[in-house]
Amino acid sequence: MEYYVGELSRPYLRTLSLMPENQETPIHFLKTWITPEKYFYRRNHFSYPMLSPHAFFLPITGEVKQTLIFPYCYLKSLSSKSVTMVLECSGNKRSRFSPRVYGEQWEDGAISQGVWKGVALRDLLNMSGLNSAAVEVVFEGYDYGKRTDMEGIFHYARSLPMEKAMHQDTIIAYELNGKSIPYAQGGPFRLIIPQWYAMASVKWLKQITVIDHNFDGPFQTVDYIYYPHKEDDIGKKPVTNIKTDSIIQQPLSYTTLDTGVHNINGIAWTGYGTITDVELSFDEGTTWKRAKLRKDTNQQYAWTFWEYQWNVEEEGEYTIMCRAKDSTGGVQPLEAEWNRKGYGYNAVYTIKVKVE
Ligand SMILES: Nc1nc2c(c(=O)[nH]1)N[C@H]1C(S)=C(S)[C@@H](COP(=O)(O)O)O[C@H]1N2
Ligand SMILES: [Mo]
Repeated sequence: MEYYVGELSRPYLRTLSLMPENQETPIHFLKTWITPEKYFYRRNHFSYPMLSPHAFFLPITGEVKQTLIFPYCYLKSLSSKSVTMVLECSGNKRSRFSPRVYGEQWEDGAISQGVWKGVALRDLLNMSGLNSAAVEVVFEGYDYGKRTDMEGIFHYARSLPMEKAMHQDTIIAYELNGKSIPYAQGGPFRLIIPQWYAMASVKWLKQITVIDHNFDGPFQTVDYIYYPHKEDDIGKKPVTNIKTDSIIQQPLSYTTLDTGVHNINGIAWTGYGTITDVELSFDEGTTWKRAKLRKDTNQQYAWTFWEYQWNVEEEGEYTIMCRAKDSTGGVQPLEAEWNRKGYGYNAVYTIKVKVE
């Protein structure tokens, strides 16, 4: 049965498909630190799952000393933590790859920022106790369905290596922006993985299983892999950390402006350290000028707003480029690394404007 949540039209989101629901955020118009839930992008592989009261009980099983089932209220009584972070689909900006690639043709809006509150996964794993054979932790969602490329019915499921599972900021979230996680955003329980692309943040958690081998579900071994070549799988590697990236929010590309001073602004974000610089070029990348950054230094996983006052006296057509740099030495490249499934597009952001 196809199942859909709420009103059918969300005019403030850009619709890619409704069954399953894939819609993007109007990111160019969001100037708030936190994305209100109604503006959150939505990316679903299957139709929404039908949830029963079981969804309020989260089991941890497999290679553990003791299988435990965590009821919602008990989980909420444990010591909690909150992370403000960028949630970005690894397919964000896919439509910009050249040559074009198949898949949801996301523009810039498969990205949102929320405050997620929950319990550190490692606290729960420590309560269960890990067996020495433990290698990975598998997270299964309630949603399931068919794939176009193989036979069978699959749940959405992904794993984490032990090190990432035990990271202090890997959480089992039960709140988004100060309220219970809305159903559409993956409540009652959602795995939240800062710094990684959002495929890792499994919605509608059904079960957590510690295993003694590498998980080989299709959302791990077929999808969310960078395949550098069109015809073969040589050089493939898994999609993990969010690449350093930025967009110009305003002005929009192909806007006409008058002469004078214009505020050029946008956001920058990264899954590698923090954003240290955003630079703009008005001469096709020959020289770069620094933008002014505005960030919350207490929130290392959040995006950074930036702005630049552009004084333009001469009429004509202009190309404006922006690029972000991170604290690990990373910088947006002039050209994105092409890959067959179109993940991790982060080329220098380019717009054109006409001054008249
Ligand atoms: N259970 C489940 N979790 C999931 C997915 C899904 O289809 N099912 N999609 C993943 C992908 S690819 C992304 S980009 C994000 C989207 O989260 P959102 O719908 O809250 O924006 O959820 C991730 N977690
Ligand atoms: Mo995604």
